[in-house]
Amino acid sequence: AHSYTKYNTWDTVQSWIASISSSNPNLISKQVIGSTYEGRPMTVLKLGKTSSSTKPAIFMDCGIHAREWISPAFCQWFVKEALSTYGSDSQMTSLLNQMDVFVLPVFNIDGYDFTHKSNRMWRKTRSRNSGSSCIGADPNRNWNAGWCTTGASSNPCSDTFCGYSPESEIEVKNVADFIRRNKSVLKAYLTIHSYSQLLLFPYSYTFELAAHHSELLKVAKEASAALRSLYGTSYTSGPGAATIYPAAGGSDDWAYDLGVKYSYTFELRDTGRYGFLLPESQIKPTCEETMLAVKYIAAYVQKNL
Ligand code: 0X9
Ligand code: ZN
Ligand code: ZN
Repeated sequence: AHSYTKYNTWDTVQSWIASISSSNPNLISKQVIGSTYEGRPMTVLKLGKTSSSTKPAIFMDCGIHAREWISPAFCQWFVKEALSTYGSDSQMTSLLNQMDVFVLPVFNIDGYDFTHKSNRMWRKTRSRNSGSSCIGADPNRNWNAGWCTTGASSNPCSDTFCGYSPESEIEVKNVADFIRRNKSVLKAYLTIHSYSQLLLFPYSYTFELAAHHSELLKVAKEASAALRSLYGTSYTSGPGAATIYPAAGGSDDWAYDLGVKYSYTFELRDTGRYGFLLPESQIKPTCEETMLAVKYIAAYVQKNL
């Protein structure tokens, strides 16, 4: 059965997507944006008060990397909190009245399913590579942003294999197409990973600073302060290349260069004690503190529309 404080399997997340969207038709709708390599439907949830006019929006994805289980847990938590606090929390109410939030609960579904059934530490997609018996590409090295120039591998057996071309991974293509289609309304792109407790922004494919570097840094620091205020969890903020490592082909850099200014990568708990194997007892505190940072960024974006 589904639980917000457990790591749900894909089958459980899939039934949760169906039931949560049908039980709250005024605030949530769903749309399939394509299928994964193995044929699973990729469903984006749209949260927001129905409106006759087009609303500005935020896009958030979870689970680009299969083994980072806290990430899909956060997207599920976010949807629950949005629905349950709309009408009582003034910020959430105002946000969903004025904007839509698109949530992709699990990006790399095939990989996520594989981590539950076969290999807990799997990272990549599950696509077959021609001429190699190694499987999958890194869906955060496969975007058309300095593609495969640094911090990525052209070896299909590597965990950071960039793929044979940008958007060769169908999951990346589906999401990139969705973002391109909705480009005019998208004001922020948030992508949730683990672990290291970082709030990163462009660039990672170069050490050059983004045109909006100071504003992106200021917002990241304030969002991290909001996060820390709950349990004292400390986050480091900065551009990806200098803060974690140079790595090209990431979704954050791609969205930013497309014109989505507020583009952030979260690296959730912890700093390595448990790493990807973060205990289920930490799902609730991790999600509650992360909500504060995401809501801070959303409020900032909303205020600066
Ligand atoms: O390497 C990554 O893709 C991310 N770290 S993780 O441990 N979750 O794999 C960091 C992504 C930072 N952004 C870019 N490299 N574009
Ligand atoms: Zn990751
Ligand atoms: Zn809560």
